[in-house]
Amino acid sequence: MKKALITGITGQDGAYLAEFLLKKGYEVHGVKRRSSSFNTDRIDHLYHDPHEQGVKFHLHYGDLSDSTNLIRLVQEIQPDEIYNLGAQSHVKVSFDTPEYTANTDGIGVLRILEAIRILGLTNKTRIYQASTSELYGLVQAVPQSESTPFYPRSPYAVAKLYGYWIIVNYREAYGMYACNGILFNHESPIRGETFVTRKITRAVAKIALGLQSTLYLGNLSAQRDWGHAKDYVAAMWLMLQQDVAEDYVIATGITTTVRDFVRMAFAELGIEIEYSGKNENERGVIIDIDEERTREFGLNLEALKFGQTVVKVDPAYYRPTEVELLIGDPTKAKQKLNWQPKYDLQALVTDMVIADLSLAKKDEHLRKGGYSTLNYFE
Ligand code: NDP
Ligand code: GDR
Repeated sequence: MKKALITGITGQDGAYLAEFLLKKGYEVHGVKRRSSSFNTDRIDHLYHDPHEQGVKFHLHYGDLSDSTNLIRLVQEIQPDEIYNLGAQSHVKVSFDTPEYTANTDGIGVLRILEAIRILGLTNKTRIYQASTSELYGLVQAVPQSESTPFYPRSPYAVAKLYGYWIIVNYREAYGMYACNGILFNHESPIRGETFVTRKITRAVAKIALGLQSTLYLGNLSAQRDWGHAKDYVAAMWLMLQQDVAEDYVIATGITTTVRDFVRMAFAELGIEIEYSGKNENERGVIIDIDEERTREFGLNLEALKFGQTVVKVDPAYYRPTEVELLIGDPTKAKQKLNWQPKYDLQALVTDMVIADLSLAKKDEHLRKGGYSTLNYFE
């Protein structure tokens, strides 16, 4: 039975990857951070009482800023594969916490590589590094492939650039099986709530039920190549099953603006919106409501009106330096890994909106029952 160690197991990708590897028969170990409140929502369904026989899913306390902890975990577990998904992964937050982001997302990668080297596991343990399309940053060429030059545009991307090159360097210097997955944005119903797609689908569901009036966003013109996280974790595993370690771009090859993602999310519930105004004054306004569809979803028709402004721009969400356009070329992964995504953008939007509508309905019940539910507008 193969053993995998996943850092960042409590995050979106960690949760899907753990599920994926358990289905493949792996023993899965995950690193979770100590927190003053529970932070395991996404993986609670995988948890078993450790006193039971044959448990294949184990969690360990740890942190990418703590080398001794990482060395001890790698020594105890002796993993065949390490998936380094742990990171301060929010680009905008990295401008507020640049040093912490560098430590975790940059030096954290080095700590994992050194743990393997110090313990003499260079020929046993294979490493996957969660690299990112943010490395491309300021557009040099599109679509972006494995050979497109990097130009990072945030402390997050600069930290990840270090992570990328230290993986390449240890592969070349010590013959380690270490790969960079250069993954473009991937989303899902368990995407962190402050990334733009999830912020949108949560808000659309709440607006449709009359629980929220306006969705405030930053740069509506940013273009992203959005895929589904379930498809992307399969690619991570494939990268570690090859004869030779290499780096791969994982993307859909299609790019969409934030503006259009919002439009698609509302349309999913039968609400058509149109934009007017420019820059900070741009607005998204309801221009049509498909009553049959809204009834089918049990929406609050009284809360929805023609001409109602549901999207506004708040410059507080702008970034000091922005990545305007990402569009990936996944040809190498398709040819060499035989990677085939199952979801397109429409299927992704549907999956997210339906899941968030169901959560918003629970919220509605709680509010009707007199319980307050918190709304963070981040
Ligand atoms: P999430 O933000 O959902 O998850 C990040 C995980 O890292 C969480 O488990 C978090 O723990 C953990 N973590 C944060 N800081 C530390 C630390 N100091 N030590 C150990 N663990 C830590 O990210 P995703 O699942 O979306 O992304 C996974 C990885 O892939 C990240 O490295 C991200 O940068 C990268 N990536 C993501 C893409 C995407 O579109 N999703 C695209 C390309 C790359 P906690 O739950 O306690 O906060
Ligand atoms: P990104 O994802 O920065 O690409 O990083 P995010 O969803 O945060 O932003 C995408 C684009 O949307 C614009 N935007 C907003 N973003 C947020 N979060 N909130 C807003 O209100 C808003 N309005 C507009 C942003 O400016 C940006 O252009 C994600 C993370 O998962 C990284 O860890 C990963 O490496 C990259 O994807 C690939």
